[in-house]
Amino acid sequence: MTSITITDSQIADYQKNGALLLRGVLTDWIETITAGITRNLNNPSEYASENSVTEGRFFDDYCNWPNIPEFEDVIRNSPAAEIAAKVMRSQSAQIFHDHVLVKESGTPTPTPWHQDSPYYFVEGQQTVSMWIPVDPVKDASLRMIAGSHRWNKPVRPVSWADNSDFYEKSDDWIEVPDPDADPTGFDVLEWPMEPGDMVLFDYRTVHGARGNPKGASRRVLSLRWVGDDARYVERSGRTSPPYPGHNMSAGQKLRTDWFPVIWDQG
Ligand SMILES: O=C(O)CCC(=O)C(=O)O
Repeated sequence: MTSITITDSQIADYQKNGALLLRGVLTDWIETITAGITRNLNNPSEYASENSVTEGRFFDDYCNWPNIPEFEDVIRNSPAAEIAAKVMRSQSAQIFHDHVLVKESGTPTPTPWHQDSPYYFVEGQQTVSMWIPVDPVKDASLRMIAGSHRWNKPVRPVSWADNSDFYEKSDDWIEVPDPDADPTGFDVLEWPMEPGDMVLFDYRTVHGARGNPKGASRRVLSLRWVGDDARYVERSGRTSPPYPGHNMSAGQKLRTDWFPVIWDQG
């Protein structure tokens, strides 16, 4: 495996903004990732959902890498784990899960603004998601609010289906922001991307995406990683993903038989 150069200035940008674009780092892996996405679309898991409210198709599914050899190959053998560890400033990178998000051509459904962290059972300063499109993207690229990973309070987690509270007891949240209604109030980062590029973002970074206009499909693999300081946390309801029977307790590191450490410099 060839080592990837991530500059100090890129790492500093990631730490400051909670978001970073890296160009061309997975070009050699796009065929493999595309084959994995196709396999996932043809074999959806019990967690697969169809999120399109009108026309088109917005498919997502997660936690399938143990059954998708192409995803396991990327997780174990591509530069992804090393990149994750470097931007998190962590000795290690542990895989949390994979997530496939496909918006077919002509799918106006936006992805609502949200943070991933409140839905997860893991927290830490060292977390990163990699958003990896296998198609060129422009309009439906990921949008992230710079610096939102440092906000004092988390954003209210809601059900994407009907905007209802995701957890029964939801009192310690701020409301979901609307940067489009207040363009000067937020610094939104978004980039046109080519296959091989990736966007990295902290689990606490507020992000969303527009619908995908008619043209081409927007197929994405997202890989979620945690670093040295990440620990299991209890939530007041079912998390997403749920991982039933995980048997972990508050304060523990994620169990390595389910969430292997792929990169370790310790
Ligand atoms: O691809 C999208 O539309 C949204 C992606 C997202 O929310 C995520 O990767 O956490």
